[in-house]
Amino acid sequence: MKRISLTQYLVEEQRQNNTIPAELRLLIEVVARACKTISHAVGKGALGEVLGTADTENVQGEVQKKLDIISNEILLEANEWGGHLAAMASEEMETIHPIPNRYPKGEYMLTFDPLDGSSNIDVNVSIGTIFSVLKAPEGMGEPTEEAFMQPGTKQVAAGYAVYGPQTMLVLTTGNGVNCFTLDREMGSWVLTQRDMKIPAKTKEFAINMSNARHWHAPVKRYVDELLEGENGPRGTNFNMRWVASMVADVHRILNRGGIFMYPADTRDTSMPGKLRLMYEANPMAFIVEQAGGAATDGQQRILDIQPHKLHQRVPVFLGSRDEVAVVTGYHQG
Ligand code: AHM
Ligand code: MG
Repeated sequence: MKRISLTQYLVEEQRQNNTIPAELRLLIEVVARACKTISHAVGKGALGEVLGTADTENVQGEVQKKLDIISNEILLEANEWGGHLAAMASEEMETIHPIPNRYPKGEYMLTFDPLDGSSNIDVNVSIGTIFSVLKAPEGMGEPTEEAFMQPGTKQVAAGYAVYGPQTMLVLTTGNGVNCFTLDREMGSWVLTQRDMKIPAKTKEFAINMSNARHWHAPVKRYVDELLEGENGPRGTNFNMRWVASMVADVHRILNRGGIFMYPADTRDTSMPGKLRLMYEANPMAFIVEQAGGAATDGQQRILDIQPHKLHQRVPVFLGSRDEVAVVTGYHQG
């Protein structure tokens, strides 16, 4: 098999399709390198003393794990000095992180969830990193949170790394979705899946069922119908999977279809769902749409939502097109 590295893929993509300017290529390579470092730390586990909690809370009031903080530091440090960014924002930081004045500034802005699936860290289940790239508004001086308030349609690149039995990087720059596997001996990312496509139909769903009693009527109706199987209105048996790491659930869906849901519920109306728009829902929605799937908040396309807060939460329904259409239809009807 002829091996195509991430670098070669990006260079050729730039030559053929002109979708990846040199600065963006550098940005993606730096993020990929940081993910390699995170993968290494994850892989060491207890031997690297990276497991367990850090006795701190992030801005969303969640207890931080040591690896949340380590991964955030790795991404910040890797991306500060290259000259390709104006600012960064992360799940683990209250406000934005402008590039320090001692470094040149670039025209891109990066948001990330440094370590997604935190509840799985200490039990050796797949976790990941999610990232999204925006362009700084024309003529922006000092970066502000306001500059990040762009709908997901404005993303120029998005991706995730999944740290599982294999470490993989899934990437889109708006021209399909490709997957790279980390060759641990060589330390390089190798293209292993081109142009990933999500089947439009599926018999598999992913949702945290323990929240069922809090769901709103449309979600309850949709899941009840799936559970009724071949004797119910859907006339077919559905299977369920829930890893509790969005990266792992989305990765499965990219490979064999499925629908992923993290709905809003009746518990706290000030908190519409659990997942965050800027660095979880938007990049995943971009990837899923580029793979032929769909992503909505129940009412509208996630990528069309105008953000108003950096850490804004959003209900998420994404994956196989036909199923996302059914549950979205139940909300709209
Ligand atoms: P995190 O970014 O703090 O890890 O939280 C996000 C994660 C998602 O990866 C996953 O889909 C969800 O939270 C799991 O939630 P639950 O614990 O309700 O199953
Ligand atoms: Mg997360």
